[in-house]
Amino acid sequence: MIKLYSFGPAFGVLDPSPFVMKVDAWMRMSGIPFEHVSSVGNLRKAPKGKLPFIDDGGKVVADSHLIIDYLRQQYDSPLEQGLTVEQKAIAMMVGKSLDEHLYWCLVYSRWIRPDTWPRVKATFFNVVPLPLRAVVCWAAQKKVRRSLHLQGFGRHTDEEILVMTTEMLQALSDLLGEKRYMFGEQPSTLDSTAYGFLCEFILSDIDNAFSQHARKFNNLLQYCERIRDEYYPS
Ligand SMILES: N[C@@H](CCC(=O)N[C@@H](CS)C(=O)NCC(=O)O)C(=O)O
Repeated sequence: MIKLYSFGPAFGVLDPSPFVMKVDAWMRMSGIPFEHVSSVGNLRKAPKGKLPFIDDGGKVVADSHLIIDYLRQQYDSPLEQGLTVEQKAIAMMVGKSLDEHLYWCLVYSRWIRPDTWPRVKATFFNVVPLPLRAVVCWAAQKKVRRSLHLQGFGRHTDEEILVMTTEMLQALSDLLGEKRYMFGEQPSTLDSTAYGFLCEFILSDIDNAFSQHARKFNNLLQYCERIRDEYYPS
């Protein structure tokens, strides 16, 4: 059976990583059996130093995009069937803007915001022995701050990042409209990506200005709850 290497449940969702959730949702929506191998320690085994990666009978694939490309070639997934060329193009562009833009909004909202960082710190680092904990937390936050700075988001104000996040959510809400899934009655790859990200804002038990704004989009809230109820029954 396919093994999905993940972090493990945190913040009230199955995994704190939207990339893990994206792959998880893709396999569930495709009806492909798999199991989680969950541990923060997986990062040390990860071929690219990031999660997720999968092991499919000895074939190891890292990076959510490449994993889905691989699975699409190996397994018969209904998620791509019936989409027009235009829909596939939209899915690619929207999916990548979640991976490359909304992701950094999420990282900022969790790792930098003073109202949420204590929660993140406790979740990931309470296992570190006390004398070392403060230094490990400081170093981890510094690394994230540096990544945000190099990426560019770290140069924006809190208010600017909140506005950018809300604009992304508004665009997703407009794209979804009254439909069940992004392209109609059936889920597609874009829904696995959208759910992967939206659940981290909407279904997570983190309560900050970012998640509060996200939950105000009624159709996105119902979308997340619908997917959770259908694909995550337990
Ligand atoms: N492009 C990668 C991004 C994966 C990624 O950024 N994973 C984060 C968690 S959300 C991670 O493992 N970070 C650990 C680190 O950078 O040390 C994908 O799509 O899988």
